[in-house]
Amino acid sequence: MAKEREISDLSPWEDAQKMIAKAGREGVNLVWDRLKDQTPHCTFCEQGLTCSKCVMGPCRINPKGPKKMLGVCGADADLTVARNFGRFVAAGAAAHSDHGRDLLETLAAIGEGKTTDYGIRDEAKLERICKELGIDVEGLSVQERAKALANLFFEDYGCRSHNVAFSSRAPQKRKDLWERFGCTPRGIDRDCVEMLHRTHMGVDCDPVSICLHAGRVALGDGWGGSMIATEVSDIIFGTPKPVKSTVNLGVLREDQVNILVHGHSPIVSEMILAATREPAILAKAKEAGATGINIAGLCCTGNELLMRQGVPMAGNHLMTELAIVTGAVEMVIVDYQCIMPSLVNVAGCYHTKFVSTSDKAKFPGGIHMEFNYNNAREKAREAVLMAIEAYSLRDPDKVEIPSKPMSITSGFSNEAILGALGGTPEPLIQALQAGKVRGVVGIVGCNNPKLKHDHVHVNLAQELIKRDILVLATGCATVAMGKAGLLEPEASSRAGAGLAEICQALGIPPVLHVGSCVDNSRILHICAVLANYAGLDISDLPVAASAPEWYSEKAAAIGLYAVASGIYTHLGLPPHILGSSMITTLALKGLDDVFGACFAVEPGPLQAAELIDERIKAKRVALGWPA
Ligand code: MSK
Repeated sequence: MAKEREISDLSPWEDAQKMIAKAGREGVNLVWDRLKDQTPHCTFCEQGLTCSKCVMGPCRINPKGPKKMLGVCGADADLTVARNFGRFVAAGAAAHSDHGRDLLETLAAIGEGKTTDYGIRDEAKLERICKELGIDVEGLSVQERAKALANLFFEDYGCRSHNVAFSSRAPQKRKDLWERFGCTPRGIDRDCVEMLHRTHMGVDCDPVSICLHAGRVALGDGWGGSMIATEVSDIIFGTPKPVKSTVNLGVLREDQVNILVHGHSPIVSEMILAATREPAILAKAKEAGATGINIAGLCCTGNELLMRQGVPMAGNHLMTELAIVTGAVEMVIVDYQCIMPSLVNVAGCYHTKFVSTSDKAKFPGGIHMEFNYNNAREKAREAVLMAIEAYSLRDPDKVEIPSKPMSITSGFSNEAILGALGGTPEPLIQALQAGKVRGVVGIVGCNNPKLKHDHVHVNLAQELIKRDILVLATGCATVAMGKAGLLEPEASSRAGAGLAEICQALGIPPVLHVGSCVDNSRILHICAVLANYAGLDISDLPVAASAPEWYSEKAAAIGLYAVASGIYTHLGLPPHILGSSMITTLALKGLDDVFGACFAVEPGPLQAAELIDERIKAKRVALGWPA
């Protein structure tokens, strides 16, 4: 594939560059090769101007005319773009929320005594959330509380009796605004299904109305499906606390059985981790000649294990193929989301077993082992034993583990952050008022091979902390931050004087790892906590979000729920909406009049930092705080 000089244009990291070169030598096809083959992309698709939703078409709309200005049904460019974008957001919201449902089904199984493989690790959080949502816990056992909470959350999905329960956490002004614009999230499944209905030919023909409904769908994700996923994961697997770990491909061990967990849910990966700690299984690894079993994470399943268990992180989205190219990975075991189908082929170039575990995410050519709450412990043992067997098939000539791991600190749940502040948001509000911390920005999301790997993440974060802006990171952005050394308390020396002072006083890094991509709900929640405490709306706060290298439908849903919650949101790349000037203007400007926040698109990290800083300054001035 790429030559040395080109390789350094793809990724700044030593581990990535070495593995891209190795893949080239060994004839392994990578994401960048396929991007090259697919470039240039179809310009109609890029602009959101294609429609294949019925068989009168497919249609390609040319808004400039003179021909093809309308699809066969009569839809113009604005409607076509709106329909496509609405479905894009609904798919992302569905993915997060269905992940949440799996956690919920596990919680229900615990409550109904149908599983002994899973239990409740954070009983205090279970009680706290039950009380917050109005469940009378008096006299109820832990199991009964789990069942009652699961039943309440199941209602959030279908929703016949109440709005999405956690929307109660939003400030009253925000809830009133949602009500005024018809955006209150009513039911997670209901609003996703309604989006599919509205965008069927001949239903909602008003592009603005479709976009507002997209806002409601996204809010159902942020304050519904994702927040349920986060909170229920904490209840079952434990609420994260600060924990030390390491990151990059250097976390792989030449002398151990390496198992990579990939995807998003902690349900399978926690069981795999537990199996590797069983003495009988460890003994098997030793019999096979390994000194132990090394679990490392990829993407957000990795984030889940890192946040709660301190399990090292091998890499983010663009590192998933490269991790296998090390030749040192016995098994990649996946649940769902962000798993490139190409991984099966890459694994086939080495001795690596590729194992899928969910009935909704099957990969032809891989090994499928279906996990559920009844068999998870047993299946996990089976999978780990299979990885141990694969260790003997490893070809030492093909093994290359690049770079030394970087140390990181993870585990900053909202409980941990508030705990560090003494149990109240008051010190953070005071620091914000005084301008020691000028603002808070969530840098979230993926990698995209169209942009240099992790370049925007790292440079944007560095520029923001210099300007005394605290960064909260989730998803694949966290790996970039860790590799750049920004997730350690010592990185406060790279921050502005005010932020450095606060970080040093609390012993925290200037970039806090707050979780996986569903854990963006933690950022929504902490914004709501700050706003409620200060008697403000979220849109009044000096906060912003950024998804600098995003690629997925889920990221679009995240961006839209951030904006609809009042958080100005930067994107490094535009979604496929540029074919409609109406929808583009709405995204970049018009939404400000609706939600008090809008999108900005800017690929350059320094320019993005400037835009975000301008917005933060404006919010600070409006509050009468020093700019
Ligand atoms: S895994 S959605 S590439 S953050 Fe959550 Fe990473 Fe983005 Fe997937």
